[in-house]
Amino acid sequence: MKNLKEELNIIINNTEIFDIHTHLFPSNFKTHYLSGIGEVLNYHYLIAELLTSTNTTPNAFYNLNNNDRAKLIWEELFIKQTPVSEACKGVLTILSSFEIDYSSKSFDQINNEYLELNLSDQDILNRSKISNLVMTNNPFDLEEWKLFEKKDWNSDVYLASLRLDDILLDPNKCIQTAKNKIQDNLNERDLIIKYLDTAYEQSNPVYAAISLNKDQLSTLIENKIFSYIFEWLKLKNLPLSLLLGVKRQINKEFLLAGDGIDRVDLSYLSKLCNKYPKNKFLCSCLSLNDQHELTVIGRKHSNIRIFGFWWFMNQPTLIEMIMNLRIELLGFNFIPQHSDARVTDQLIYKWSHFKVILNKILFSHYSELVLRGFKISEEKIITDVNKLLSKNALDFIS
Ligand code: FIX
Ligand code: ZN
Repeated sequence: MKNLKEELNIIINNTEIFDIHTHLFPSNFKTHYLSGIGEVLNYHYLIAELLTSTNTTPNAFYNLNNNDRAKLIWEELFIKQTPVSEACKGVLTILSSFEIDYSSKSFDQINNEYLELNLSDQDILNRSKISNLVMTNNPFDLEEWKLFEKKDWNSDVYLASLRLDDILLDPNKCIQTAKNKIQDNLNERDLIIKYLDTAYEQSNPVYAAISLNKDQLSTLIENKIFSYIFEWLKLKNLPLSLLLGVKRQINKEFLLAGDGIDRVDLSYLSKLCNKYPKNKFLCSCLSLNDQHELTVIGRKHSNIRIFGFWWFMNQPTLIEMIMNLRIELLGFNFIPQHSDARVTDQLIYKWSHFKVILNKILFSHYSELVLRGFKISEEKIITDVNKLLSKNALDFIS
C-alpha cells in the first residue's frame, strides 16, 4: 500500500455517496429547484450571519429581491468582512472549485462567470460523487407534492422521504387535507393512515421524518395519531428519522433564518426505542450537549442509527470531536454525514469539507491500529469508507 494519507484521499474521493438528508429537488421541478451562486448566497445560514453582524434589518433585507439579497450578502460578508465562518467558506469552496477568481469582484461579475458554467444538477452530483440523495417531501404541502404527479425526473437518484412535522404542528389541517383527498367517511386516525398509504404509493419513500423540540419529543410517545403512525411504519418497514432539538423561530423577524436550539431530554428517545422495538429510528441531534448521550443510546438500542452533523453541529471543530467519539463508542456503525443541502451547488462544499475531516480522522484511527500490529489493506479501507459514505445508510433503510 502507498502512503496511508494519500491512499485515504484517493479512496474517499472515489467512493460514491448516499446523501441521506437534503432539501433538494430535481431540476425539472422548476418551482422548487434551487441552483446557482445567487441562491447559495441566499442560504439562511448566511442570512442569519448578515442580520447579526451588520446594520441591515430583517425588514429591509426581506424587502429586497433574491438578486439584491445575494448582492448585499456578498458585499457585507465577503468584501467588507473576512469570510471566515463555515457557511462563508462554503461559498468560497464552490467558487474556487470552478476556478472562479472572486477577489475584488462584484456579485454581478461572479454571478455572470458562474452562469457561464451552465451546470446541470447531474454535473454537480457527478462532481460530488453523489449516487443518490434523499429529498424532504411534505405530503401535506400540496404544491410541493405535485412533484409526484410528474414523471420527468429520475426517482432512482432523487429518493423521497415523508416529512411529517405538520401532523404535530397542525393536525386539523392534515386531517382536512386527508379528508379532501380520500373522500371517505373514515375516522380521523384511519383518514391519516389512508392518506399516508396513498402518499407512500405515490412517492415510494425510504423513510419518514420529523423534527422535534423538547416538548414535542417528550410527548410523542403518548401522541394518539403517532401511535398509529408507528404501527403503520412498522408494517411498511419504514424508519422514522428523528431530528431532535430544534426550537423554531427563536427570532421570528429572521423568518427561516430565525430557528435555534432547544434542550431535549434524550431519555424519551430511549423510551421510544424500547416501546417500539420493531420500528427503526434514524436520529440526529442539533445540540452539542446531546451528542454523548445520543452516542451511548446508539450503543444500547439496535433499532436506532445515528446520522449526520445537523445544521449548528456542522462545524469542523465539532465534527472532528464528535466523530471521534462516535467511532470510539460505535466503531464504523453510524452514518457520519448528510448534506442538508437546499441549493444543489451546496453539495460541492458540504461534502468536500466533510471529506477533509474524514480523511484526518480515519488516518489517526488506522495509524493507531498499525501501532498495534493490525494490517490495514487497501481493500479494508475501501470497505470501511464505503460503509461510512453509503452502505450503512442503504442497509438501514432497506
Ligand atoms: O428541519 C430540517 O430538516 C432542517 O434541516 C431545516 O429545516 C433547516 O432550515 C436547515 O436547512 C438546516 O440545515
Ligand atoms: Zn434538513
